[in-house]
Amino acid sequence: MGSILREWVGFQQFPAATQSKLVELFGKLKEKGVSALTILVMGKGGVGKSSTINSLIGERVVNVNAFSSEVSRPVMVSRTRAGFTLNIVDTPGLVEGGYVNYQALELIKRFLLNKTIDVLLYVDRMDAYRVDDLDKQIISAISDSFGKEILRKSLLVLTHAQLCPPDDLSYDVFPARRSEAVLKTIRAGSRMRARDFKDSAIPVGLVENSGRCNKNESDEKILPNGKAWIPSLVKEIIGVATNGNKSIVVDKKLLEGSESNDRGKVFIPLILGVQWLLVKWIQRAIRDDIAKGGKAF
Ligand SMILES: Nc1nc2c(ncn2[C@@H]2O[C@H](COP(=O)(O)OP(=O)(O)OP(=O)(O)O)[C@@H](O)[C@H]2O)c(=O)[nH]1
Ligand SMILES: [Mg+2]
Repeated sequence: MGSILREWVGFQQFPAATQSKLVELFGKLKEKGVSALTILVMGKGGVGKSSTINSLIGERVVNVNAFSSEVSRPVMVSRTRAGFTLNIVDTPGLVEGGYVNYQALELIKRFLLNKTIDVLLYVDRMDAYRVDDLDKQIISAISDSFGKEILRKSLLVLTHAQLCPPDDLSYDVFPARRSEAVLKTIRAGSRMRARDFKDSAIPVGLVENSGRCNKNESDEKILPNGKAWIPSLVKEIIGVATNGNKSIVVDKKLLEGSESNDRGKVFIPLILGVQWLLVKWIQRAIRDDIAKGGKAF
């Protein structure tokens, strides 16, 4: 289904320091009996979904375009290394002409049939300064489509993280404020209670896909705070994958949205029962009325 299992050659392209950190992280996963991860990447158009996938795989596996959408349907990229398989699903942007693209979401769901999502990367830009109702609607659409539980398997990814914050904010403060704003919208969109949302705490990963990203002495891409972001992001991904919440199984039931229909179906016998009683009651009332009427004449 659009996925070819290949040896993860891009892994060798990472600097040695990154490679050894990743080997350690994947080793810990294997110790927990996890030998494969499936990551779904979603977000608005042009936020850097495909670029982030290319950065994570270390190869140009999906197309990136500055000015127009490249991915019109979901694509799964699979790479295997030392008995570990990484599957990443790239998807088209979820906004079309200023509205949530429900059709794209449906397409993604169909593509994922019989697959299990271990982690959702919800991608947005760090260098945006506002959130709006559309952001909220996107989250509502995702949680209606895959179930609220998907938020417990989510990681917020903010791209363009090598930015100069506005004059009045330091680099330490800016990502926290931007994350807070996006997370608030995610909570509102998911219609989760504040406490439930807090319990499922969505972590945040910062990303800089640009080839001009600064590097440390070990040649690793770093953010202005000095952190090598690829190993940090992988660590966050693994954290979500192993956070104790169930992965999302995309089965026929989820595809048909039968969960919500089923909930309604429970009331059908009750409604029929009440209707039957009502008819009986009316019939009796009419009979009584006729009987009474009969006596009057
Ligand atoms: N400077 C910078 N540019 C980025 C970053 N991430 C992506 N870009 C650029 O932003 C543009 C869009 O990136 P894509 O990766 O194609 O975005 P996308 O979310 O996959 O877009 P669609 O597939 O159209 O929804 C490209 O020109 C990328 O080079 C980033 O972290 N920093
Ligand atoms: Mg793309």
